[in-house]
Amino acid sequence: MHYPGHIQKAKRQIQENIRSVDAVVELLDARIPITSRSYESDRLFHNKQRIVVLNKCDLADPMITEQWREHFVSLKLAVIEASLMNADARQFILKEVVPLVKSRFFEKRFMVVGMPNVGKSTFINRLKGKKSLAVGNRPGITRGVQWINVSQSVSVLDTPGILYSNLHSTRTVTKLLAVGSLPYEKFDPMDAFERVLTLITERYGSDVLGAYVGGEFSDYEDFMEKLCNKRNFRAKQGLNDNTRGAQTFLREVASGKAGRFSFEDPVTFYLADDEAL
Ligand SMILES: Nc1nc2c(ncn2[C@@H]2O[C@H](COP(=O)(O)OP(=O)(O)OP(=O)(O)O)[C@@H](O)[C@H]2O)c(=O)[nH]1
Ligand SMILES: [Mg+2]
Repeated sequence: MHYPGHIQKAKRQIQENIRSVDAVVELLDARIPITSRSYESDRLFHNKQRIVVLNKCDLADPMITEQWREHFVSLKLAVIEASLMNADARQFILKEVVPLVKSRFFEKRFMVVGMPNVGKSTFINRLKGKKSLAVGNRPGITRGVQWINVSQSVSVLDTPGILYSNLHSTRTVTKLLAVGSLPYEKFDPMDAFERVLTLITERYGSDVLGAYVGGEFSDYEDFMEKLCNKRNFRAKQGLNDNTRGAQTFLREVASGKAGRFSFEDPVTFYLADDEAL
């Protein structure tokens, strides 16, 4: 992994605070619900009430999100679909999530956990109704835990993103790159770009990205050439700036600007042998 020190510290901080909360709200990315749980959820949060929220549903493929919902329901798990960018996100959290937190006291205290960049701080800002915490479209924005008093009866702990400190499966890493949970600058740009492009075209075919690069493309090199031409990404001596092209593509896939995709579905997920986390 690429920032193991931060992840270890985050896990330690979560463990130190777990006794002070009534429940754990686990945010998963709707585009990769199982892969976004690439951390020791059972070990870290056992004995705690857990509420699962599928976030960024606005960026996911609605048909696949429906399949995931049915999958979680069949496992007898309460699952809530969320799009925190919606104007009514605050009311949504107050109505759908907060009532699920069971507390023996007047005050409900819960922590929000999840992989880097999944929307933990955004969730708390929405709930609070103003921007109290720093958020950003890259992983590792939150560095330490922080209590936010939402109201007299609700307190929430923001936590830094967590992942396994050792991610062995290439496919897992590719999916985490596709949703912006790993710092893409730390990877070889062309390799990461090619893997994420393949992930999309394998599932959706190459036509879905035609409009994005301004025409049909034959392979990843052709795709990059078209992208650089369309955006006018030039390096020295008029050559294409492939690094800029690759990083732009990775950023725009993660933020949904290249299209609305889901990168895993419950039907094929459990069939693929390299998925084992
Ligand atoms: N489209 C979309 N974007 C979202 C949603 N929720 C959060 N975001 C965006 O995702 C990015 C990451 O949000 P943060 O709240 O900083 O994520 P975090 O989990 O706190 O990230 P770290 O602190 O880095 O672990 C920001 O650019 C948010 O605006 C959502 O439901 N839909
Ligand atoms: Mg954060």
